[in-house]
Amino acid sequence: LVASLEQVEQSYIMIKPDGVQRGLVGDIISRFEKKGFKLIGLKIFQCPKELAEEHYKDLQSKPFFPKLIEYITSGPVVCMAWEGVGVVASARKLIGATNPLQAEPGTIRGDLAVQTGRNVVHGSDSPENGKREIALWFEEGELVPWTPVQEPWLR
Ligand code: RTP
Repeated sequence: LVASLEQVEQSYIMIKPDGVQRGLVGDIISRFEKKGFKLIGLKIFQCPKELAEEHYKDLQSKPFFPKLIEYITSGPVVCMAWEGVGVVASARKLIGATNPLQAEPGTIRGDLAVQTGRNVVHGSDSPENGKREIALWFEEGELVPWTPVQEPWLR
């Protein structure tokens, strides 16, 4: 009942090229699934340069921006839209700190990565950005906002 009063949000989660190349896709998806979030969008996708630049436009002035764009477009990514109560902040916790050496064990980056520039996964930093990024990476028809049939723990 308490949870039903809380806001259902959406987060854009993306497995970066290193996560795909290293065979971590199943492990990463599994963590969000087991936590209790609902997968409403999923695809493997070769990101064009323009889309990477749009996604990371707030970081345009950073010295690492060109390398970041090169990294994100270096191979296919796995694009995901996840839905649930508090999914944005919770996903950031599951993902761990930006620098994997500072990420706690048990988090995706804490368990699976060592370099900031190779930190395997992206997660939206606010519900507003979750919506914006899902609209940026998915066509409308690619999202499936399904309703659980018998499982009362997923909403
Ligand atoms: P993300 O957007 O990928 O979820 O990462 P984040 O919020 O944890 O980190 P943010 O500061 O938004 O940076 C975006 C991504 O840029 C790369 N980065 N490289 N000093 C560096 O070389 C550096 N700093 C950031 C990382 O891939 C980071 O995830």
